[in-house]
Amino acid sequence: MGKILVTGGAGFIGSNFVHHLLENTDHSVTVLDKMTYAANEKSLEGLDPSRFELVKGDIADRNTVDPLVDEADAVVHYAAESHNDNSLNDPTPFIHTNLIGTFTLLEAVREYKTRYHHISTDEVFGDLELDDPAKFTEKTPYNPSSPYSSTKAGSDLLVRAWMRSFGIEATISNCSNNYGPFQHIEKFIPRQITNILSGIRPKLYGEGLNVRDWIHASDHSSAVLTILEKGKLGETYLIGANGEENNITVLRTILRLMGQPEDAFDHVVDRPGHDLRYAIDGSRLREELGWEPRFTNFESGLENTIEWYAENRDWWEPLKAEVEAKYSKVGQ
Ligand code: NAD
Ligand code: TDX
Repeated sequence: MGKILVTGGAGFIGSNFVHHLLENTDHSVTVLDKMTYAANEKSLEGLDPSRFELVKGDIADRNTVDPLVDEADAVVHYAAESHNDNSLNDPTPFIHTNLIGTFTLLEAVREYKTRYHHISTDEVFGDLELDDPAKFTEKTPYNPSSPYSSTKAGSDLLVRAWMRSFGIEATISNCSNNYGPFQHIEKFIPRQITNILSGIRPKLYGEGLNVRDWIHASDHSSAVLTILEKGKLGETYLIGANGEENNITVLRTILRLMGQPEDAFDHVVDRPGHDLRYAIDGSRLREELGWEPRFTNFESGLENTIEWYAENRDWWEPLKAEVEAKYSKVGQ
């Protein structure tokens, strides 16, 4: 039994991992979260207070970070500015949190000799052509496109340098696009679901031919726990569940599942520098650590996600007007 510090645990994927840890292990959890616009305390409701604590603070603040890292047996670092479109409007908080914040945590785990797992994304590899049979592997060179993905790439490289130069005990994982309940409604899938629930037409960037490799957030959590328990120190693991789908197909599926005509959406201005395709070869994690995804039926995962947003309006409705106003300013 140990104490795990989860940064960004009030966000979408971090909160899923906190629930997963408390349900599947005896560990106790401290969440360190700045409670930015992307956090929601309601995502952490109902947890056993004898095993769970939420600390509000900035990962870039050494005075906050040090005592928490000192008392932890492991740190799992999810906290980030996570949305590409926001990084195009203002990269400043991305530099602060993704780079300075990660640096601050690395200095603390170096000092207190704490096990560290770093959460990252497949976007660090850039994009693939639509007709290229290749997928990203642990050996793919870094080639990020956006301010978001470049700061995530920079944070991964800091971790690699701290492993090699200072011998910190760390692992890294790069996961593909997550979906599921509790995802902020600025992101593609929940934005379209909540648009339909609000009587707004869904918005597709450009032609919608860009491909994303979808994985359910609960499968991401089980993969991270597997790496934390069995991963080889110093190594990187890619996490994916063979969920490639283009955006227009995903949108038409959502419309059909919600009883709407499949053409009831608007094409809007494309994202500048929009990555074409992401695809993960996750065979190393499966073969070496024996991990398998459980939520592999994308359509039924989407159905459950739609049901969750329909039943939990109080979680997202207060955010909707502001999110849409921000998008409409840039024609999206
Ligand atoms: P999210 O935006 O939903 O949550 C991020 C959380 O981090 C929020 O609770 C926020 O308050 C917190 N945070 C932000 N800045 C902070 C700071 N300075 N100090 C402390 N807390 C801070 O993000 P998400 O989608 O849950 O992503 C979590 C992690 O997973 C990120 O590192 C992201 O890069 C990575 N990732 C996400 C995806 C995806 O599809 N969403 C895929 C692969 C990897
Ligand atoms: O309204 C929209 N319409 C649209 O067509 C939005 C919000 C998005 N899109 C497109 C852009 C992308 O091709 O949908 C796709 C998915 O967009 P996002 O949800 O913004 O995700 P993406 O940019 O692919 O990044 C996500 O996956 C990797 C996460 O936000 C990152 O944190 C993660 O690292």
